[in-house]
Amino acid sequence: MAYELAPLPYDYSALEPYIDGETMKLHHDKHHQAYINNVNAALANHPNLAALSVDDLIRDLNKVPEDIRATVRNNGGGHSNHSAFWKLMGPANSPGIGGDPTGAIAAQIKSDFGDFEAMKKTFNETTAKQFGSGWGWLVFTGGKLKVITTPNQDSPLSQGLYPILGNDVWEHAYYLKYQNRRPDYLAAWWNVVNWEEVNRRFGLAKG
Ligand code: MN3
Repeated sequence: MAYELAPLPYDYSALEPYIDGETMKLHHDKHHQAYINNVNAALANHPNLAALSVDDLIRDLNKVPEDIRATVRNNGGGHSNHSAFWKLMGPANSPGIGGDPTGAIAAQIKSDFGDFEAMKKTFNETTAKQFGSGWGWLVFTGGKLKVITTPNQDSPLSQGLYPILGNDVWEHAYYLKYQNRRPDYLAAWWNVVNWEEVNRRFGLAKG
């Protein structure tokens, strides 16, 4: 069964002024769709792999035949990462969006980083330094939250890590509005983080 692009869970312009509508439309309709088209094409003759959820597909890339492994890693990763990313955001100033973390993740952040400001600083500084295209992530491993980055569309899932929160720092995610100012995009992005979804994912990561 081929993967399909789910509609955004809000309007293209819903994340303004932090992320502009034109960027969201291109990012979702063109970039995310292209990852889906490419992974579907690669799996056309592999119905056993195509039957997996995209997260399960990329959890163990060794089970993917070598001739399509790089395509699946890049485009299956792109589909998984963006599917999570859209849900991890929402319109600023709505309940549970932006502002301080809520629920279980708030306590875990306090425990592992001291406070939310310290976690944001670590996340933003680490992710700003990711060379070229990639992602910044918050993962839960060994009983603690940790900030990591991955290059390209590599998913933490392929390293046995479950991403709780992630931000896309490919230029396509921010260039129209922020140009070369990745740190400004990173700083603004916290206004649209969906803490309910972060908490949901944190619950899954804790298992
Ligand atoms: Mn992207």
